[in-house]
Amino acid sequence: MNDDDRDAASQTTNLFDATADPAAARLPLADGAFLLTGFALAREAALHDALNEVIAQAPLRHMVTPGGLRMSVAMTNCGSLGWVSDRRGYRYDTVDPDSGKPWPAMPSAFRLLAVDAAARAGFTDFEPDACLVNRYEPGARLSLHQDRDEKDYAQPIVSVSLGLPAVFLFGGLRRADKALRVPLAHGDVVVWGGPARLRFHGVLPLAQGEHAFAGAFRFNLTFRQAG
Ligand code: MD3
Ligand code: FE
Repeated sequence: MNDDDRDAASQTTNLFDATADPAAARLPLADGAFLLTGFALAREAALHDALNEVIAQAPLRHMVTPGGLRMSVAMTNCGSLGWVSDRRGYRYDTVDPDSGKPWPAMPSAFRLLAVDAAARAGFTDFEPDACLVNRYEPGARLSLHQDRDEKDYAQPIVSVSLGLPAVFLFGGLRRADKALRVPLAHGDVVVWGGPARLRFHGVLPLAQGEHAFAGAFRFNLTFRQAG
């Protein structure tokens, strides 16, 4: 990609931007969905520190579905709103139900990465108020679902993959639509917006492995403007 392409693509990325990784390509996955390969790599160390801070304040836990099943993915949140699942349903809440305290503030390294990635995909007024942290262990998966608990579907969702690789399932607007398999590696960022915002998606069971960033786990950070 040349510099003209880069400048046309974003108001915030230029030759002198010290944070965005210039090696990150922008691959259109579908109308409204862009894969930014390696976009988070240049910020690895700051993301690692921020992730550990969040987890220290709001430990990862296996939530239960409204049907009473334990989720294989362990979760926590940061930001003013956190996604919660329990017997009463799915919702965003200002407090961590395990501690009764507000979720940890969203670290600036998190927020900046999400805002920069959204801008790189053309979403220039993204103001994330929620970051869901998902931790996958080998065998953990996310079955096909839509993200429908947010207020404004015009705002995109930004997802950041860290640690072990995974295969992402990118379906259509109906559950039965055939799903595309998208391999996601450490440092990849995907922006899902526009007509892609309500497409079904999921993650195949994680394969065993070892990664310098996170040992035997995959982490996914999902940024949303929920409220
Ligand atoms: C495609 N997490 O937490 S977000 C989730 O890898 C979730 O943990 C995925 O799905 C994970 O809800 C990554 C990817 C995502 C989010 C919203 C979408 C993909 C999407 C909306 C429409 C299409
Ligand atoms: Fe989702």
